[in-house]
Amino acid sequence: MNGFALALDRPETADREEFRRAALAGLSRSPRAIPAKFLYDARGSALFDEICELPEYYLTRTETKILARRAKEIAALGGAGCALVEFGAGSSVKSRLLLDAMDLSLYAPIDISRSHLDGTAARLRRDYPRLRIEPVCADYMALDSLPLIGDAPRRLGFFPGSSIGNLEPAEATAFLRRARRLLGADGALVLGVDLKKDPARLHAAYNDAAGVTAAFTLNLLRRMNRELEATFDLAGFAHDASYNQVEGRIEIYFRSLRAQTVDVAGRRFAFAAGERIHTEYSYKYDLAGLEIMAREGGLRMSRTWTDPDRLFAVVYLAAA
Ligand code: AVI
Repeated sequence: MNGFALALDRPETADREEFRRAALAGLSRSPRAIPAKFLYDARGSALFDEICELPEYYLTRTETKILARRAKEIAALGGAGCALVEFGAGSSVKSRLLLDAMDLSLYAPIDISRSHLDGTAARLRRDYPRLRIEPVCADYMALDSLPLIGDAPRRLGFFPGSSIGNLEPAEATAFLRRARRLLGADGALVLGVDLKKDPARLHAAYNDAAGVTAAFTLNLLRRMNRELEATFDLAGFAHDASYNQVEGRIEIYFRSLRAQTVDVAGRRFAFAAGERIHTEYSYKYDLAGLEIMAREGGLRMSRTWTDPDRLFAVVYLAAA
């Protein structure tokens, strides 16, 4: 699970209605687009977990190695007794590296999915019986305070996985501002970011040979067929991911392979041959760009850790 965690605790009808509205609005607009968060139904989340294991998708294992190597340093920067706040915690796999290294007063995973959060909290309580765990069920993009966290001497935020790359630059800055506010003047944020690199390497990471990323994108069509009584022919569309060097982002679409019409929730849509419907951006940063973004978010980059090939960065952002 990631930053776009599903609202699994909400009634299914509410989720479906939100999906219906977003899909109809997105298919009616020009250019067409469907928000990335709808990629993550149960099958989409399982496919994303598979993506993280792919040989071409270097992000997860590179970040994990950086965190494993730097956990003690991060612990020293955070200081004894600090509270660790994870944005979009999901299953908290990477945070265990920090939980093992740090002397924490509290761990607060924030996730929009109640069921994910409860499962994660139960497993962590079993494995870390002496650690206070205060799950916060909320959308971290719209959270104004952290009421349960109390009076730890310092709050350390954690936003791994390059989930910030799925936000457009203005949203990413807004996220950093919000995080700064939630973490307080003494707070800091540990952020994982995918770096700009050889476009061929980026292209491969989003066009894997086994076709898992393609299945992940096209799962959105399956989901519309299942939940919105849509009539997408999966063989009539293809996954389309490429690196836009000017914008510094991977752009992902599903592309119509022929002229065709499709019904979605009682409405009919015509797709031209070659037409693309946008699903995701995945922005890549360089350290200079990150520094600017941090500053705009009211933070300053006080430490940077990368891997030997400079594929991925983990940065420590303190309040400016
Ligand atoms: C969740 N997020 C950081 C992934 C990424 O790399 O942007 C989502 C993804 N989409 C296709 N592959 C991975």
